[in-house]
Amino acid sequence: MAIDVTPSPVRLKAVAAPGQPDPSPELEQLYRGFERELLVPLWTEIGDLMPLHPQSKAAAHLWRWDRLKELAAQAGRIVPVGRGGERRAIALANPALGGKPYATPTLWAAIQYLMPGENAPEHRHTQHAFRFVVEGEGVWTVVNGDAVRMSRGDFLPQAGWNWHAHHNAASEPMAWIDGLDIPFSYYTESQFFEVGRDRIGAAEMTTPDRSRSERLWGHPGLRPVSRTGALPATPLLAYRWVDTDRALAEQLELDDEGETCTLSPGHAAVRFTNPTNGGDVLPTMRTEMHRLRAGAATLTRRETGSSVYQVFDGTGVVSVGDKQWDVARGDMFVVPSWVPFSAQASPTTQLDLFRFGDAPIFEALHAHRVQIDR
Ligand code: GTQ
Ligand code: FE2
Repeated sequence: MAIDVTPSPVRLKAVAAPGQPDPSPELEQLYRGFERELLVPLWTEIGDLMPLHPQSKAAAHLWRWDRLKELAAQAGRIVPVGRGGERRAIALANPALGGKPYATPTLWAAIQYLMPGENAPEHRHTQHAFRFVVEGEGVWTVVNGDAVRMSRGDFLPQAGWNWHAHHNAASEPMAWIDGLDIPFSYYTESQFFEVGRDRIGAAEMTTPDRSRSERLWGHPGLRPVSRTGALPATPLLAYRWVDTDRALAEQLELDDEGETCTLSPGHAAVRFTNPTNGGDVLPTMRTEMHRLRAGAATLTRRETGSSVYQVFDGTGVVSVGDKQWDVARGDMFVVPSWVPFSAQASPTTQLDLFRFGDAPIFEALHAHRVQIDR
């Protein structure tokens, strides 16, 4: 008689615990039967499957910018960039997500690095993406043939399925961070990918100060009348630091003048939005810049879904759950779902924090909750 020796991936253990059936030979026999037939009862799993509130598998974790930059520079010397690998991008791997290149269960966060004169080849994918520049300049990202300058403080969203390549037109290497919804797309098995031209055309290797997208869409409160309708993602390919900085500075000035416009005293924040519908720039990612006046603190907040922060400027202390870190320019950290977050600027410098999160996914599903402790 042939014996089926394929081990069952189901493993059930009878344990004496509240809400569990008393261990007995009969129960063991039942559980072996479940295992053979690939069945799992709710009563052994309910605490993990249906917790009282989100219990993130991800850990709160911090990556130091000097370490990221040093290793990216080392990769710049050793690892070529080209077809196949596509990008010299190095992802933050959350220590509690099994070594996967996921910063959080839904978000990819990476440092990308290009040497002088280098080109990252053209491709497109359904994953939504953005770039954020914490320091440096000299790279142009070419989106559907539109060359977009990348400089310190700039936020560059790039919705899925747009062709894109990057080229470093300067004499120095440049690093920046990428945010993508790669893990979300992976779980939902909804990815498509296409390679483009190996070299973008000479006409696109230009280095204009303003991209075509900014000339068409980059005027506050104004849209071209020829472009009607709401688009699911922003057509504006660069949100410049001068504008973000002024918006935050003036929000704090108004706060000083007694207008209630900040999230808490000394905590200004702006969200990057899609000029065609006022919503988030990308269907899966929410992106914001926060500024804390010297000595000011945020309220403590928890939210369904996860976020990644990068310190843009200044110094301060951030708390994520029971973790607390002193932070400085470029440092990146993760706030898992429903874990309380707060930040405080150091007494002498203001603190600027760039934040991206997956809130639009939860909002679309009516599953978004925020709790603020006052
Ligand atoms: O720059 O096109 O970090 O496709 C990951 C995937 C960057 C990019 C990443 C990508 C890119
Ligand atoms: Fe890409």
